[in-house]
Amino acid sequence: MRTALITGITGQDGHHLTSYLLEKGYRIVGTVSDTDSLRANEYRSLHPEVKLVKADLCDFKSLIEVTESSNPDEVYNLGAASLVSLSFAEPEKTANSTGLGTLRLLEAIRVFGANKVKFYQASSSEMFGLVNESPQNELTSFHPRSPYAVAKTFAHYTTQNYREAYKMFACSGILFNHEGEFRRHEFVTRKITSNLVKIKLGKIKRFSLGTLTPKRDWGYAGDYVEAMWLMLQHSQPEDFVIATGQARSVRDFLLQAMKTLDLGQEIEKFVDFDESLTRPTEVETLVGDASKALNTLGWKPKTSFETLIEIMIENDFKIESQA
Ligand code: F7E
Repeated sequence: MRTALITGITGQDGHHLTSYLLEKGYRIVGTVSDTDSLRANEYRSLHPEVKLVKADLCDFKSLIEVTESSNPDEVYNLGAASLVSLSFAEPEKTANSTGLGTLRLLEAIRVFGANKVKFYQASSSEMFGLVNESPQNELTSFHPRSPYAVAKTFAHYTTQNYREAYKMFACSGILFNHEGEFRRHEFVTRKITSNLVKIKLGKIKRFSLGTLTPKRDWGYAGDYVEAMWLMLQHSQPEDFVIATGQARSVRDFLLQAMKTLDLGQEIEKFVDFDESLTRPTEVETLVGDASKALNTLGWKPKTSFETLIEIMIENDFKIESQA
C-alpha cells in the first residue's frame, strides 16, 4: 500500500485529493496545525479513515517528525496561506508559510530520504501576474503581483532547485483557478454562489463585490487533483500548467450564476461595489495553455464552466436550505 503525506489537507484540494487517493487504495496522512480546529473536525467527519497529524509548515522540527513517522512514498504540499487579498495585509506570515514552508518541507524530505519520496508542489497561476503573453504555459516568465504570488514563486524555484541539486523527484503543478463545493467563502466564486442562493431563498437582498473586470481561467478542483497524481506517476519530474484554456471575467461568472438561479441579468439589483475589496495590484487576465499536460500526461479538464457553477449552486442550496 502506498502512503501519501498531504499538507493543507483540510483545504479545498485536500478534500478532493483525499477522495481521489483513497479510491486508489492509498494510506493517507494529513498535516494540520491544530488537530482540534473546526476545519480539522469537519474534515474528520468526512474522512474518518485518514490520520491527521499536528505539523506546521512554519516549524521545521514538526515537518521532520511527520515525514519520518509517516514514511511517505508521495508528498503533496497543498499547505499555504492561499487568500491573495489577505497576503497584502499579512506579507510576512504569507512568505513564511507559503514560501519558506515549502523549503522546510523539501529539506525535511532531503534529510529523510530524497530518493524514495516523490514531491508535488502546488504552484499557482498567480506567479504569472502581469503577463507578457497569453495564454500562459510552462515557459512563460513570472511577474508576481502580490505577497502570495511572490511566495509561491519562491516555492516554485525552490522545488526546481531541489530537483536539480539533489536529483529529487520534485515537480510543480502550475494550477489556474479551480473551484467547487469545498471552496472557502472568501474566494469570489463561492462568495457569489452562496450569496445568490441566499438571495434566491429570500435570506438576504444584496451583497458586495470588488472589481468585476478581472478574468480568470476557472476549472473544477475535482478534475485538477487527478493532474497532481498523474505528475507523480510520470517517468520523470517536470512542471505542468493545469488549466481549461478559457478566460472568463468575474462579471461572466456572476451572470452565469444568476442565469442558473433564474435571477435575471441585472447585476445592480443584487450587487454593490465595495472599494475595500479591491487589491493594491490586481492581476487582470490569466488563461492557461495546458497542452503539455494533455500530450504528456493525457490530462484534460472534464467539467465545463456552466457545470462547475451548477455544482457549486446545488451544494450551496443544500447547505442554505438546512441552515
Ligand atoms: O479572486 C476579484 C479579485 O480571491 C478572483 C486562489 O485560489 O486562484 C485564487 O486566487 C478575482 C480577483 O481568487 C471580489 O480581485 C472581485 O481578480 O477568488 P479570488 P484569486 O485571487 O484569483 C489562484 C490560482 C491561487 O493560487 C489562489 O490561492 O475576483 N474579486 N470581488 C474578488 N475576490 C474576492 N476574493 N472577493 C471579492 O469580493
